[in-house]
Amino acid sequence: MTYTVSTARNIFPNTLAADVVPATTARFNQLSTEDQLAWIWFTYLEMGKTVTIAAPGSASMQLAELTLNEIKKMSFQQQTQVMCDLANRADTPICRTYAIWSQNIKLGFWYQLGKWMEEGIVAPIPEGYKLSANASAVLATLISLEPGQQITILRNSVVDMGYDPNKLDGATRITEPVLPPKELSKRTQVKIEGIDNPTVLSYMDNLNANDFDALISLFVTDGALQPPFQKPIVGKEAIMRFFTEECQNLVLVPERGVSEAADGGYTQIKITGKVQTPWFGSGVGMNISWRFLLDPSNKIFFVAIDLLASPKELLNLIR
Ligand code: 45D
Repeated sequence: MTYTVSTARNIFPNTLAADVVPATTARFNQLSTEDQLAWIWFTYLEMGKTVTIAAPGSASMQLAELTLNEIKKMSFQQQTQVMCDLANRADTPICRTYAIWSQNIKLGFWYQLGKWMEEGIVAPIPEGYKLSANASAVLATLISLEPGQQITILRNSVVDMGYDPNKLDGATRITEPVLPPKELSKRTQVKIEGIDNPTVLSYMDNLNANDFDALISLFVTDGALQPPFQKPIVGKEAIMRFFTEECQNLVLVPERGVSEAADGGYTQIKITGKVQTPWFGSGVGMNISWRFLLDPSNKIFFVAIDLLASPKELLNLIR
């Protein structure tokens, strides 16, 4: 049998992903706009007790600066309207601009608005705002989750806002500049218990070094990468765009893995470990698995990255 992307997705089917993340996001999406904004605000305050968001790089802030300054000059009522429009995915000039920003620019934009809300420069959530019973229940669920799951839900709520980017087909995306890869002398090498496959080790080391040219050369032309809770990104060009737009400065800390022969001379490898995002640094270690399917020439045909259901899953390396 030869693999297709859709059959490859089923390797290591015992892997338990954190389904509570999409489930909680779906519940969040059912809330009213006012409740959604207040919910994010309360979440942000709640999470702020245990983890700190790092200030975004100046490059991403510059890209959002015009819009931020426009909002800064508005009345509280207009500012509230902008935030509601974003949550409603309305068709307004600001919602259209927001739609073409990369994830990190969107996050940086809200990071700044959050600071300004704390400082009283941007309209706060009305004092004494009471969440609906549903919103309180969703907040209670969120508080019970691991930090890695919490920040993923928070990120989802941000990146889904604004005008629908699919309706702006052809519009140029605005993304942060790609920085040069880490100097060779400053690179580190991962060690993975049970794994010596050079492709997998290079994958980790090159991603940690932001060396996306070397990283993409590990994939076959029609290879695929499936980020957590998303459909696979297919083809080297699309994967490369994803790496340069969304994957700078991640820290991958793979711990252990298993490697097994698969059909047709392919190899399937599952690794578990942690990943840190530059937004939270070492303060949040997300429990992750990588499920690789390598072709007979040891190139990556498919890799799925899953956010795991619990730390217990870090030890689940069975087929
Ligand atoms: O609406 O091997 C206010 C891949 C209130 C690549 C607010 C990967 C009003 C391959 C509070 C102001 C990437 C797949 C809003 C590996 C309001 C690979 C503000 C995995 C919105 C390993 C809210 C990487 C704010 C992973 C400021 C799993 C919210 C990376 C900020 C995961 C939220 C990264 C932030 C994650 C969330 C980052 C900064 C989950 C960041 C999350």
